[in-house]
Amino acid sequence: MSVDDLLEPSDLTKVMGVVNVTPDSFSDGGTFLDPVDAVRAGLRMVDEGADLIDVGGESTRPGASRVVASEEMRRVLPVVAELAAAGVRVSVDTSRVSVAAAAVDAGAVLVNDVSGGCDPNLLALVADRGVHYVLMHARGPSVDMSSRAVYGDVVSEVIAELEARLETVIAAGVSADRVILDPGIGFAKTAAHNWALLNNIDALAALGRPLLVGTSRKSFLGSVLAAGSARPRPSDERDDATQATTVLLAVAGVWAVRVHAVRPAADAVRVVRAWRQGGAADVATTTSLPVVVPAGPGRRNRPTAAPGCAGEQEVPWSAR
Ligand code: PMM
Repeated sequence: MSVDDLLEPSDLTKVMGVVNVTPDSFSDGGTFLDPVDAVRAGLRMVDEGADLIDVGGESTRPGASRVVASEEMRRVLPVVAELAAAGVRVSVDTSRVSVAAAAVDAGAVLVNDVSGGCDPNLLALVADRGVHYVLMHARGPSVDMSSRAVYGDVVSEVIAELEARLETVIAAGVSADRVILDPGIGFAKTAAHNWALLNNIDALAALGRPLLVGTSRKSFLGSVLAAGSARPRPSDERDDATQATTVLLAVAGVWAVRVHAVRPAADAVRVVRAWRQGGAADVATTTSLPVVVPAGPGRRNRPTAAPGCAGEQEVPWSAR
């Protein structure tokens, strides 16, 4: 499967299938610990309509501690290699340069960095290897991110912080046209913050880069579905609610949704496209994603740590 068309303007929102090779992810932890199961799941997701598969080896649920780099590599590399060899477009969900480098060597075409571009070495790798890069909004490691879910106006602050990080990423030499932005639903955000960001997704799109959004099975959906009961709906009963967000995000024209249940998402984005086209099968493809190259020096500077990134390079992170 070619990567060249990954960010080509399209009227069809892409579907990124999630394969977490972890024992403790909130959504699918323990399901794909065996690489054989993980590869099988990835291939099934592609059959169901996934455009790319995001392989992760470290849980990022709130409060999660970090695993060591060698363990993260042991988990993800065989899965990345086998899926890539089968022609699947693979994304690696990591904030570690060593894991990203090995995954790119194994065939990954996208680095999904949930740290928010904090490690200059990771940015240098992405620049050197010319792979695609997801810059997700975050405010530090998962272990204590809840304490940083404090905003005056979450929408304008997330936009400003993402914009600053985008400048850093471009200054590090990453080609602007390879960068995808992600509001980081659930990362240093309360349920109210998540809803505010989703309700203002157009404002994020105005940053001029394709958007990836990951709402799948997240706890803010469980809270909405609690329906007066004290207990949020468990994660394995949140796929229908995830579907609702997929439809709304596709209507809003986001580049991709990151989901665990691929088939319903792939169906939904096709329905949204058909609805838009009014049944005209031969309607020309329209551009729903303005691909604007942000102004920037494009130089390869080693950026200094951005606000919220203090100490978030590979060594201090992996020391946890
Ligand atoms: N969410 C999770 C992990 N990685 N990456 C991006 N770009 N966006 C997200 O929202 C995101 C992510 C946590 O969910 P999981 O544990 O189900 O993978």
